[in-house]
Amino acid sequence: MSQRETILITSALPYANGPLHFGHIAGAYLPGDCYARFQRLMGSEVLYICGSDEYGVAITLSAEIAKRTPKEQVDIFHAMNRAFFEKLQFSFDHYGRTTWPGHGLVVQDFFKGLEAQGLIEEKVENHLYSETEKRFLADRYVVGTCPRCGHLEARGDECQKCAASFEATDLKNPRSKLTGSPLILKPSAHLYLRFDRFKQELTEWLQKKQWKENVVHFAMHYIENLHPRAITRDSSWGVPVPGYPDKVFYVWFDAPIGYISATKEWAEKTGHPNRWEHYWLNPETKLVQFIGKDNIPFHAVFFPAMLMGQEVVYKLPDEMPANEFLMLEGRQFSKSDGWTIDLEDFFKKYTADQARFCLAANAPESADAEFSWKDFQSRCNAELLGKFGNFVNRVLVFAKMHCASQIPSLHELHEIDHKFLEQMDSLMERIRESYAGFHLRRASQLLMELAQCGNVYFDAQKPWLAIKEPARRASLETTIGLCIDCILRLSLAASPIIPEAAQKIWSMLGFKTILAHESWQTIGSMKHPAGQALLEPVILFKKVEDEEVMEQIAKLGNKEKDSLGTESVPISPVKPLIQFPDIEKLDLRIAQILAAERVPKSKKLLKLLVDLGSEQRTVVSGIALTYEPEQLIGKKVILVANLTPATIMGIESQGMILAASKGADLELPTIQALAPGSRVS
Ligand code: B3M
Ligand code: ZN
Repeated sequence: MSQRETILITSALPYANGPLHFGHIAGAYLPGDCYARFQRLMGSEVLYICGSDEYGVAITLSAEIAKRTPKEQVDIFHAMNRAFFEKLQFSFDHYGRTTWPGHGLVVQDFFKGLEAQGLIEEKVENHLYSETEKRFLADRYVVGTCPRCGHLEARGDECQKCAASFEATDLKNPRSKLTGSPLILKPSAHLYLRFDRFKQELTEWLQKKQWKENVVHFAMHYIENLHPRAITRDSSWGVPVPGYPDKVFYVWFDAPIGYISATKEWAEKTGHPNRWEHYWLNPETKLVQFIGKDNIPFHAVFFPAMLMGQEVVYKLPDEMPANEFLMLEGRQFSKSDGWTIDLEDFFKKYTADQARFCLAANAPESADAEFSWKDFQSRCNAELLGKFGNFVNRVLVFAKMHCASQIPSLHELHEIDHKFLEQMDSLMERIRESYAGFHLRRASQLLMELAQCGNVYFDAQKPWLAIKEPARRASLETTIGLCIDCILRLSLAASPIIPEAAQKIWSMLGFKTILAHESWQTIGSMKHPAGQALLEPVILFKKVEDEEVMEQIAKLGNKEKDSLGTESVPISPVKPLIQFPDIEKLDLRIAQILAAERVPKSKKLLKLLVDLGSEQRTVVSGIALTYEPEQLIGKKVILVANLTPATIMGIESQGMILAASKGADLELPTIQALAPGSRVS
């Protein structure tokens, strides 16, 4: 028997600057969780670590936009994201946060370690400065043209289009993200890490890796022109740099150390403070880092160099399954554009298992992939319910009715039974290999094949005919017995992806233990549990109806309503109080739009002809960004009828139409039944 493997698994630490969505989950998270669950079943000693990345400009910038302090911002989204992971049944052993005070100490120690090796240099260099804002700007505060692919909206530290990572000073036409002001170069002193010294060591180390080709290529490309990089920033939000009161460490310096500090926090929490060393300082440990493709340079080059630069010998990553991106109905997830899935709503209707299965089946392993509602519906209905759930249900209901709710014994096996057993074994082996090799998509497909294989066997054996012939009792019992063996394997094999349903099946089979604590080998080679009492079968999956899916699709593109969203427009404060006579001065009337046309040379303005019952008026209204003229004809709106006329773009406007608005969003309140001229009060 092979020795028990020690595996440290990490998923990239998400920034606590906004709500996570399924797009994030599909790449660096769900594959990590399924792998951790699988390895636990394999009997490995697993530690699965994640946490919130809470420093850096991704935080300060989003906090500034949302008018919160960085601390308020990270407190909100750390809690929210943690809750989201719990909802999705994540099995982290620890979910930390980089604002944990112990993290700062680990980072500073790490820095001192590099300094002691002569790897840190102070240099005065030009940095980007905004004269308008009177401050140095770096990273995401800067936008400009990507030096690699020419993308016009590249961020100051990375390009989201081509995943290049660079210094803000490498951008062409740099400008301030917040104000758009042009940036100039101004000298400032910073600390630099001599990444250039690691060129050879990194190359030799990477050449031995059998990772996905894009990961290795991308990393190798970086190593070719490694140069010293600034690891400090002018900011007050971050881990303080010892000896430099106004500076903090660059977030990509502190964040990966967050994996180590989170392990230390876990060790302290569990009462064995030195236990972290068993993972990070143990050459026998396997370190598996799940990341999104945009994080490759930091994990495959910079972090390993930081680890190599320590006197103590740290564990370097052994595996780096980097995934591509998941789109939503053909477009990138975007909360501000409403191109997202409201998760609160989602979990009211659907289960974590349904989400996990659909995301696993579409895992963006080798190319960008997509979540679509139609696909979700067909995965849930045709696969989870139609193949998997149906097989489990029909067998267990049959056993309840015709085998006295007990697992029947196996009798003489015929060729078809042997074939079924062989198919099961071979599929189980392929599923095991898929999980072990990070092929989550394939694992989820094979799982359905296994269920289907059971369905085919059940149909071929026709046990519903055998019940009528006492002579075929033994054969019937064998059929149901083998089907139950198949269900047993299904629950085991499904457990990493759909843990809740898997546990339910396990319990229905009459086992009293927690499936996730069982072992793949033991269950795989288990003696047929004849005579075991079965529990009442329960329905595992709900059908997803057409209307539900249409409703969800219709919601896409509706701008967000959530006041917590970082990109949302703040609600403006209520104005000072007025008295009733102030209201009485307003004459509001219902007006019906008779004609509408665009005002030439204006994007926003429409010229409307309205009927006020007693008269017709011309009104100029700034609603053209939201409404097409044709949409408006016949609509009854509310008009301020006693407003002094004003000339707008050469047209006399005789009144004003009321509209509700928030930021750029606008909506006309309309009246259904009442006639034009009616009063509004
Ligand atoms: N927070 C980037 C991201 O969320 C970053 C990962 C850190 S891993 C140490 O994409
Ligand atoms: Zn680019």
